[in-house]
Amino acid sequence: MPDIAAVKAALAGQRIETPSWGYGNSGTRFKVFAQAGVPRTPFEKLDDAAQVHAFTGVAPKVSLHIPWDRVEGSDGYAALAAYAKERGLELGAINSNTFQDDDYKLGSVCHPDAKVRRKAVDHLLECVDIMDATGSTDLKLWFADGTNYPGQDDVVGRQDRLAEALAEVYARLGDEQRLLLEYKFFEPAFYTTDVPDWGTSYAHCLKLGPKAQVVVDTGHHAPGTNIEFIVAFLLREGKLGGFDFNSRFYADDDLMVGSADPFQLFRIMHEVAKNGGLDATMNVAFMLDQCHNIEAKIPAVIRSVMNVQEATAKALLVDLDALRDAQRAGDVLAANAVLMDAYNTDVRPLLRELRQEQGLAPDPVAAYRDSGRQERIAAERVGGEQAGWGA
Ligand code: PSV
Ligand code: MN
Ligand code: MN
Repeated sequence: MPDIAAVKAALAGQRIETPSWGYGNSGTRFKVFAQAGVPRTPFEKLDDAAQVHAFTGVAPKVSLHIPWDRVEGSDGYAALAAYAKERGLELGAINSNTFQDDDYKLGSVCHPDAKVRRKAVDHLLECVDIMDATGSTDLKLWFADGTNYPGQDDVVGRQDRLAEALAEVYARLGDEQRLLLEYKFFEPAFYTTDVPDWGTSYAHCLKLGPKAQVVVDTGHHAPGTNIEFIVAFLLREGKLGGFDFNSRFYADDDLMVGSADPFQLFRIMHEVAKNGGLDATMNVAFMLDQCHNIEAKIPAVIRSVMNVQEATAKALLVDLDALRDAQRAGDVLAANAVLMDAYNTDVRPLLRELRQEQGLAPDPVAAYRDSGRQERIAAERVGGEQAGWGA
């Protein structure tokens, strides 16, 4: 049986990165429901992220999105990093944005026009400059590139352009920096997508070299896809750079992770835990990529962090010795039962106990609610405009 002290130590050491855009307004294609008290600046987003970390103890990193988190001045990003540090935070992945500009109607790095490609690559290079200033080590790339109609553009030509752009960005990375390439099976393009699946991302990353790895956004697969297989495969190859955690029912729903299918999240975390993905040396980034549009932002991020913790705790409780014995013996039912026993364990008491040992409140959502902060920011943060999905 797993040693509970070791399980607790692994949980205490887990780091979950929260997205700056998860704190701002967002909506659907139909409507953005603005909320009172959402941050007006990147600095205020960090204030909110600091709350999530204060109540959970495991969320010290924050992903930024450029240009949504653009700050002015030559030392603006260094100042943002310093602001984060003062609040016990660190700046995490820098997410590029080559999808919210008229020039990108037919794509960005895969666009048929070299001038548009140049603009897109320059933006990616600017993101690396920002990483230099913030100390971030991860450049996270998601491309909205693709086509809507058969014949619209040359599929192979677009792959060549993608490879060329990635190679230029890769060459610009510092020794401690890496490039994380996200895939997504469709949307906004509907006929072809230039990085539609893990295989395409993996193939590009393999060619680029060791500083290029794949990001698995849990919302970016066709229904029924076995995501934990992808995770296990990439870990085995040393190519799993990280996760964008969220939940989906139908498309790229960006809901709180673990809400639609907690069993899937457990299966993913089982592969992660079993294959060394929780070891710091593997450098797997556990990021959230969520947009909360009908629920309050900060408690929703806290809930997601807790959901990842619960899935991780269950994964750590899998009796690997018993599992291997059953697998070796070809005992299908016993092997499955080992996993189900872990999944069906209520790990909430364990996590509550761990938080109390760390001087935290046992229920972070309730503690945040009782802090009265939500009412305070709703009263204080008036005016201003925020950039992002909700802009
Ligand atoms: C769009 O699908 C998306 O959700 C991608 O997953 C990115 O990671 C995120 O937006 C931010 O650009
Ligand atoms: Mn994502
Ligand atoms: Mn997405």
